[in-house]
Amino acid sequence: LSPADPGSRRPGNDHAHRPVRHGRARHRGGQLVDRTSDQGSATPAASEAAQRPLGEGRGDTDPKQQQLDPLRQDRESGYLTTQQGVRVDHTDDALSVGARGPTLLEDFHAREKVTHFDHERIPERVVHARGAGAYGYFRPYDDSLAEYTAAKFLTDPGTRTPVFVRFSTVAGSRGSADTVRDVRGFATKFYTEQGNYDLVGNNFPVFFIQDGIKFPDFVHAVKPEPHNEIPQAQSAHDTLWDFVAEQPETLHAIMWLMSDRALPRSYRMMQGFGVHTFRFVNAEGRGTFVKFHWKPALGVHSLVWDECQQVAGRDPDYNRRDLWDSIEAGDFPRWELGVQLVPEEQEFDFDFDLLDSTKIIPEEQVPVRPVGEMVLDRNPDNFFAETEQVAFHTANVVPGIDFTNDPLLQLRNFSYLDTQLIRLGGPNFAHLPVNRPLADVRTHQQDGFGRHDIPHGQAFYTKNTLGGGCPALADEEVFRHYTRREEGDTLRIRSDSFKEYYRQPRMFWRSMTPTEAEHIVSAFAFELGKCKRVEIRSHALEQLVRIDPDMASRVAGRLGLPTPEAGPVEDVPLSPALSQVKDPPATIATRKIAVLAADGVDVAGVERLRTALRERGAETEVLAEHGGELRGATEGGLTVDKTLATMASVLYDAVVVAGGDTAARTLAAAGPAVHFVTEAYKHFKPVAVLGAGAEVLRAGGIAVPAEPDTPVDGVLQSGDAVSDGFVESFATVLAGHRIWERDTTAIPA
Ligand code: HDE
Repeated sequence: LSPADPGSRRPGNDHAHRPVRHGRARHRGGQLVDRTSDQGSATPAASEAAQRPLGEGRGDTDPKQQQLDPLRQDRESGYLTTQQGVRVDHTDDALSVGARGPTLLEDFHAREKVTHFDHERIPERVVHARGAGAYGYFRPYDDSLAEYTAAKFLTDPGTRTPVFVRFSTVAGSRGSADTVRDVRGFATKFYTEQGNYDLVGNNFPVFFIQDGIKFPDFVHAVKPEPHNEIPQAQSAHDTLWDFVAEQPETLHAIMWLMSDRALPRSYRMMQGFGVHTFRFVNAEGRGTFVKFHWKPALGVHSLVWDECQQVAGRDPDYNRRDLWDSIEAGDFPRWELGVQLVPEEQEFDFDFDLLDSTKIIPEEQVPVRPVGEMVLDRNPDNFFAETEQVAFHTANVVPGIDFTNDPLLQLRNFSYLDTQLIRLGGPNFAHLPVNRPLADVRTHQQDGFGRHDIPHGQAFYTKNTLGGGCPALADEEVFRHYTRREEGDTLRIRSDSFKEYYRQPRMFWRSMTPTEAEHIVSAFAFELGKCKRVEIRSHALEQLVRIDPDMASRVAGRLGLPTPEAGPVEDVPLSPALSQVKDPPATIATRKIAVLAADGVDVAGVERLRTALRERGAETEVLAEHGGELRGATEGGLTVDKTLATMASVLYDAVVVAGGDTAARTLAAAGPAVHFVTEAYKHFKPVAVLGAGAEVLRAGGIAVPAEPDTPVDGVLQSGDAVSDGFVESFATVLAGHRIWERDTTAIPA
């Protein structure tokens, strides 16, 4: 690669060259410099990820990536030019009359540069403004769904369909923090051979309202209040709870919002749901109701609320960074797609309406049938071009998938197209690279801002003879709207079948483990406690008591308010599948463990533990008060990954204190290290100490377990050496994510 010959970097070559950022020569101060010695280059992890063999995450063999490759442009080579390709030799001073004179309009480079800058911003999404995206693929396990749907991408195990997924928070603006209490968007664009299919879902299976006409009301209530634009990305304020208290259809989704589901540890560790009841249509035109589920391979895990609030300051990009880093490291996130199928004849067999998006079909009633797997294996090259410009639309369906009369879905089918027109500036957003289908596109649409293709031909209408009647109307593999019979009066009313609001929230509450239930009570107490008007708290309690009097009285107790009178409360069946902690998978893959160390550290112990954890897929980072190298207790040294000042326990899943007498003494005497450990303890995280490291536990007032290698309340001490038994016990505790039964009240942190 010679920068003297930038033309050699043809578009399309760039992808192949991405890995070698380190060795790439580039200009600096008019001279060529070799980037091998340039500290500012890509991380080694990025390069490793980039050098993975084809087909294993590089995406080069993926048809969507092949479509994008020629459009990718390298900005880290070649010469600076104007938009017209004219080379520029000076971009630091505008053209002026004399050295101190006025700037000249004649300086087209300066004007172009500033004008383009002035127009960099586009409207952020009105909801789901903050997000993170990635590419990957989906593959069905077998053809067993062919009985229900004609959608090839769901039924042909030989077809690997490229996808782009965007995760998001809902209420906050683009620059808000990731770890707020909120629903997460989980939107998937499948670039199928039969056209793009978008499954625009959330990480909750229910929504806050039943009819799309209420969406502006709901969003206005939860967004920052209009008079002062406060608070940002928070639901804990008067307008939301005023709305909730008046609109009981919100309550089921509110229960999810108050639960740990609203605080995901990672986008990779949350479920996704299509929410609505959709319709599969098979080759014979027969319909079946379907609900979609995404289940993460790593299990469903959450943060605790106190942690979330701290992470929002320590690392506002926490969830974004986690997704990006794991993909760069080759730890590709995976989800299993599942479906709940309901034959049309059974539409009225439920005690709720299938068209009501505030209800779930309990998994105990209709099991989730596994269908296929999605893997995300490639980060975007450019956030704006891909993650920001991706345009999802619930009406982007392919043959085999159709809608139902869910009144929420019906208005979504209007809204998503409409919103892109303002957000992406006109009707040609489907030409943007990330939005382009892989399927052949031929329409008679013409003109509009920002057309990217060059339609060729004379006859842009149907029917024509001039164009030979083309594009022709197909009669195979076409989308035909499902034929159904509809009749009735025009009415502006809510169906009576939608009007029961409390049974499913009660089922949710009663299906929680005691810890999950306690978190819900605390969340209500926090949110309502933040409301300024006491009457709003009382109104909300009047709704909570109808869900469950015990829950309401616990919340009321925290608020110091009387529990409202409870009417009769009907019993409901439980749904154990709703608890997220009951069956965590036994993996510790990609969990992050902080190892606190200091000079005089027992290097061998740390190395042994790190190797054992790495073999199980977990990551460790050595933290110390100072950067650089730590002196070993006897010999050797240990490289510090991060300093304590730049990190915090809330950014890790567990903490280990290294052994070595001197190191342990230093750490035990240091406020930040003791705080780090007690804080992790307070957040119910696994804490392990190697040998003398137990000193730090004592300094923090945490009981040291009597027996080595035997965890007590998720605290574990090694013997003189790090044994297999120790590693095994630590991994088991870590797989459980948090130790909820731990009593943390006595520990200050
Ligand atoms: Fe959305 N929603 N929504 N929504 N939604 C948008 O579309 C809307 C709803 C969801 O990563 C907007 O392109 C209405 C339910 C996700 O780009 C907008 C109604 C569910 C995303 C819009 C709903 C969702 C959006 C804003 C009620 C879960 C982010 C920007 C009728 C199943 C997609 C945009 C992305 C985005 C409207 C209800 C999920 C304004 C009118 C229910 C994941 O069109």
